[in-house]
Amino acid sequence: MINIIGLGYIGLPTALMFAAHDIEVVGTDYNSDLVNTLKQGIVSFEEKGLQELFDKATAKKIEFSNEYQKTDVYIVAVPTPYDKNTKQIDPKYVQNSVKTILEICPKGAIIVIESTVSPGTIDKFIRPIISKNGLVTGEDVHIVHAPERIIPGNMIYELEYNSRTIGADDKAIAQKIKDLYASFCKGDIILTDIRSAEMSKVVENTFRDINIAFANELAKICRNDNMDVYEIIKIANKHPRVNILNPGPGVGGHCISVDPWFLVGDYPDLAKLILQARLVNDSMPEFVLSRMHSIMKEHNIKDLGRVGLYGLTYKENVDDTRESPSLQLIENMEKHLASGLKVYDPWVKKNIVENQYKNFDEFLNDIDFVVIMVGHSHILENVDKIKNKIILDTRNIINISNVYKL
Ligand code: SAJ
Repeated sequence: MINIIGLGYIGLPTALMFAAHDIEVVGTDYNSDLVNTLKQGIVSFEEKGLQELFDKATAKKIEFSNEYQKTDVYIVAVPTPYDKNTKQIDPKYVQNSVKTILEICPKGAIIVIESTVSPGTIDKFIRPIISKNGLVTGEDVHIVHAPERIIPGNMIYELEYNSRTIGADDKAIAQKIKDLYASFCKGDIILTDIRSAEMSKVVENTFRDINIAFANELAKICRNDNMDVYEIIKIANKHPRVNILNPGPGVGGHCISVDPWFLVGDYPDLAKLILQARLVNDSMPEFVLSRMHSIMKEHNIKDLGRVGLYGLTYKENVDDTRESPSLQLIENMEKHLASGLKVYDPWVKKNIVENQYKNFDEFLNDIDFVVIMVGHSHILENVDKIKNKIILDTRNIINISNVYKL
């Protein structure tokens, strides 16, 4: 039996995947409401294929609980927030999980940490907890780092087919955990040491952040001189060794917009390019505001109440709004004391901002100018309904004439 700690975006699908592949699982979370919801057979967030996987898993051997279990293998998938001021990781949830595990685990248990951590976190914050408990790492308990790599929107597929990294002190332990993940993972499973596993995960997300920042900077340069950034990227990407990502209204989510800060926070004198990329991406909501401002001027729109923001999530076809560019944009507007903007997102059912509509047609009735912040399939299916509006398409997804771009 394995005990998965943390039943969020990563822990839940991972627990279900193991169970669906005949591994006995107990999923533990300190949030009783969440545990009760799962016990009732309701999945806690929307994700393609998650409900099917849930049904498959619950037909086999999975339980949900508030309690940590006494067992040989633990997988920790709890959040690792970062301190907004120091930009350094706050490892408290991982530390608390490890402390609780140590209270009950038998000798020789393996603790696998899946949560993303900055390089050196396990040495600095986890090993000391073990030694403080009078235990010896590698004898009484083993630590493994197996960072998750799945992308929201395609999690279930990627859980099965992405390659994975397993970092451990000891080859035999690494192999044991590799065999466990191989119960469902069809990708390559690479064995390495713990620091390399920590670093490679952060490096992957930083690579993507820098590439997106390059695209965003190009968008600004092209806007300045009236060039078509999308045409230019399309041509450049025909080169066999060039692959520029898409410019957009900013970078959100809890991964790419966070992980590079770990490197900046830990290596402020060295991580110069990484910092610059973060700043470029963080400046994009403000850039969208300046585009909105000039389009409103051109069309003599004075009332912000006739302007609508489409999309509140950090990217298309997910319900996750963490660090989303739209929320950053709204926050910037509030700082400038601007209000009245209308907002709609077909994926966000809860009211999280002012003037948020639940009905798309009512939203459209009240606006003349729509700013597309997220490329949900929903908007592509409804292009007919917006074609007579003024449109600013920050995602380059609407293929009709007279659409403004970044
Ligand atoms: N974005 C752009 N332009 C692009 C691609 C993305 O502006 O060309 C924006 C998105 O709209 C979004 C943000 O970047 O706001 C990040 O989205 P994403 O889809 O690139 O990535 P995440 O944050 O959903 O997931 C990433 C993935 N990492 C990489 O692709 C290297 C995923 O594999 C990781 O598991 C996840 O971070 C994580 O948990 O670390």
